[in-house]
Amino acid sequence: MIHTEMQELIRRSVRDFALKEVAPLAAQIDETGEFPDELYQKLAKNNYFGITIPREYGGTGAGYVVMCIVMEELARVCVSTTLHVTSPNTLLGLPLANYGTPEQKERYLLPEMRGEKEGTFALTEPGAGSDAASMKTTAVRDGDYYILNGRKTFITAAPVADFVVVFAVTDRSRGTRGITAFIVERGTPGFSTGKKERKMGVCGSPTSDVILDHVRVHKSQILGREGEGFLMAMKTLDSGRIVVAAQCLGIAQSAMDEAVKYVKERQQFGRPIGNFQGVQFMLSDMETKINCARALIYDTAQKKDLGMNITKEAAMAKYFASEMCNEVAAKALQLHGGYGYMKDYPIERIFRNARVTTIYEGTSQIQQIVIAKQLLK
Ligand code: COS
Repeated sequence: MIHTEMQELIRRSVRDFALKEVAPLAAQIDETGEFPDELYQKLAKNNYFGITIPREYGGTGAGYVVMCIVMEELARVCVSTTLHVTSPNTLLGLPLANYGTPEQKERYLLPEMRGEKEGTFALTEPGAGSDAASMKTTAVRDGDYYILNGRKTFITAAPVADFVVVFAVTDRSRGTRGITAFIVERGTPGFSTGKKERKMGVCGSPTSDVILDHVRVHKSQILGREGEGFLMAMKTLDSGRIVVAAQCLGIAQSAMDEAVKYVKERQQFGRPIGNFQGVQFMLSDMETKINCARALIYDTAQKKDLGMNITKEAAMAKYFASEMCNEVAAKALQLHGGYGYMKDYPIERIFRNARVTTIYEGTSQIQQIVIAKQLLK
């Protein structure tokens, strides 16, 4: 897809922001695991949190092509930063925008986009990852209230979240149609978050469990309708997956940039290693695959902006781009030789950050299942 002049202008302005405001902090964010509040506020002030949210709900309504540009450019410099940007735009923002009442939008979506509150989406459980519908968390009706019990795991931003969209079983007999989404605020008795996980990568995005121990929430905290939660989660993941694919593209591009720089500088056998055909073949494969992913991602984003169903396309984009970015990051590290294994070069961090992308928002194997289900239905 050829971008319009406006989209290219947006790309330049995001790249400027990324290089000036984010890149100087990337190594420190990774090492300390602390995401600076000042940067979070700058992201909010520059409208990074409402790109996919329609204008009528307070977002910029810029759509998915722009969202992918933003993700690609930010991921080139700091993957942890992109995780703070995805939540308000996809996993959390979309359910609130698409299913929230006017009161819920006012109380949660607007403050989220303004950077005043941070929320998160809690679907996964210790025993329910790929098989999301097998969740054990329950919500039992008690008059005008529901009592929630259960544990969610690997929840992005949970340690700092002010509120959580929790998926729970309200009627086991109805299977996927018996799952309901609830908005639960921190501070509600029985709500707590677990210890911050120690992770291989994306260390500046905190992850923990969400624990619900007889948490009593009013029925007005249901998001959407009772029984609508599973479909809400699946539709949200369709959009989330294009955005993760764009994040993978940015990671791969940064690995490529580092590889090209290194092979031009590194001398062995009396010449830069980039002069050897064996190295050139690796670079050519990497560049070709990056651009295949780029075409698939922006084609899918454009389809989404045109209102088309992208269940299959988003799964293909996420599957291809996440596998590609792991391959490209591994090859870029290989081209760095022993230096690539040291923390002194950015490729070490890029390689670690790439690893999670074939796992979160649905593993590669789940994307294959989604693609096949669409083909065979
Ligand atoms: N859009 C619209 N409807 C969808 C849908 C989508 N993307 N995905 C599923 N549905 C519908 C199905 O059509 C089906 O409807 P019917 O009951 O009317 O036939 C219903 O939802 C149940 O779907 P399905 O039978 O496919 O459910 P499964 O339990 O087999 O699960 C997968 C399907 C594996 C795709 C789902 O569990 C999944 O996506 N798992 C991965 C979860 C994930 O990504 N977790 C990451 C953590 S969240 S960051």
